[in-house]
Amino acid sequence: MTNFFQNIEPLRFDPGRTGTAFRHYNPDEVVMGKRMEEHLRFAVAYWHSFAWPGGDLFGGQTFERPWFGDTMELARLKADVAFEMFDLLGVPYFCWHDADIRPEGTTFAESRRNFEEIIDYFPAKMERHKTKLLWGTANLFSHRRFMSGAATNPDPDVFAWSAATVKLCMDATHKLDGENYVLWGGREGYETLLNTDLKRERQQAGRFLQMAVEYKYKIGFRGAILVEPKPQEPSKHQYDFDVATVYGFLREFGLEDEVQMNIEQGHAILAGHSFEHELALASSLGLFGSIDMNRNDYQSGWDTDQFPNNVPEVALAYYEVLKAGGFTTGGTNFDAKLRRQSLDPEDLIAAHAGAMDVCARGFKAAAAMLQDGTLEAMRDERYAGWNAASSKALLSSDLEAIAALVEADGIDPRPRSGRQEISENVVNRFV
Ligand code: XUL
Ligand code: CO
Repeated sequence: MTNFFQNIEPLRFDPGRTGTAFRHYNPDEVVMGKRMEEHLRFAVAYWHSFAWPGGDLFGGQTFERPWFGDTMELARLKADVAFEMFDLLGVPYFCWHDADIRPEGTTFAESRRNFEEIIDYFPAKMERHKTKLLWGTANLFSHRRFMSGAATNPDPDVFAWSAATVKLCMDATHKLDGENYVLWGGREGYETLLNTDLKRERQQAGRFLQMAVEYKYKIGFRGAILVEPKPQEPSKHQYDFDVATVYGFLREFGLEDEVQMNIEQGHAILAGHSFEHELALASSLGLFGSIDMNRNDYQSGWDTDQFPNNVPEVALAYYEVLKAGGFTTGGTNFDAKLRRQSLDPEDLIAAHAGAMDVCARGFKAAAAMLQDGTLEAMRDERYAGWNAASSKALLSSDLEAIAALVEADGIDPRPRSGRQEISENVVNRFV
């Protein structure tokens, strides 16, 4: 045991308690035939909780953590503390980037050895703390070598370095029985077209993703490969802008049946969408995989990665998740960081506990809304005209025949209310 979380007790479901406890998240509560823990599949993000120093654009480190530093001994201490937190919270999953868990070496080989040593340190801990890997991923954006992109870099050496890194991270994810492998291309984009060959860069990115899929089959990794869309930040223009853009990209490279999506609330907002729009679209395209459940600040306009705290928004998101059939390999990852003034170990626990409670509340509201059925019935009723055989026939007809039909049948559309406010009032009964 480390003494980082001293005096903090494991969290329990105890709505009557005044201190830190779950008031809404009861892992064993059965909702729609399944335990909440199995529905929500919570995961802690190693990077924000254990590797991020608390800096912002105008100031550096605010957190003082006993494991900050570049040695393997400190990397092991970081892992010890991380698994203690997974235990205190009772979260079933965690996620990492290679760079979160190991010190950077002076060569690729040294970084690889550091990484593999920590990967070998994990299984006993995962077993003892009953924690599984939701996904692994490669950090292809922090180090200066990636400043002009990873797969899309003008320098083939960076492409090669990135491919080697993804191979390593896929091997490790496979070894730890990870349920997904994620690719997020923060530097796969550009700052100015004046120095950028956009066509070439997209080709490089497409081939890179094909290689990841080929390697998945080669090693027999049974998890899902997920791309995480984001419109900008750190790049000014990112190639994986949003779900619709990524879908087009996957089609172009023949990958639409091989790759699904990890959809993040804050990224949806940056792209000018709602989270539920992105989820509904991915689901309708058969590409829904997993979620990063962290919100952005609506005023500041950048990716603030805050823990979720808006129950009505979360409810609408889980409503789409449930309509998509729920998670299979995916889960609810908190790609969220503390505010930089939240210095204490207790803040780290409270942030996750609160987020899990907000999600549980929103999830239960979503389930109740779906079981109630009013919204779905209203939607079905809105499209009921399409149930008639004569309506369906329109879709296999042609403009000329339809034009003749409109006059022959005296077709005369009667506008009907979209009943938006009534739908919103239905939602308000549950949230
Ligand atoms: C960045 C982001 C990443 C990915 C994994 O905005 O969301 O943390 O989730 O690389
Ligand atoms: Co994310």
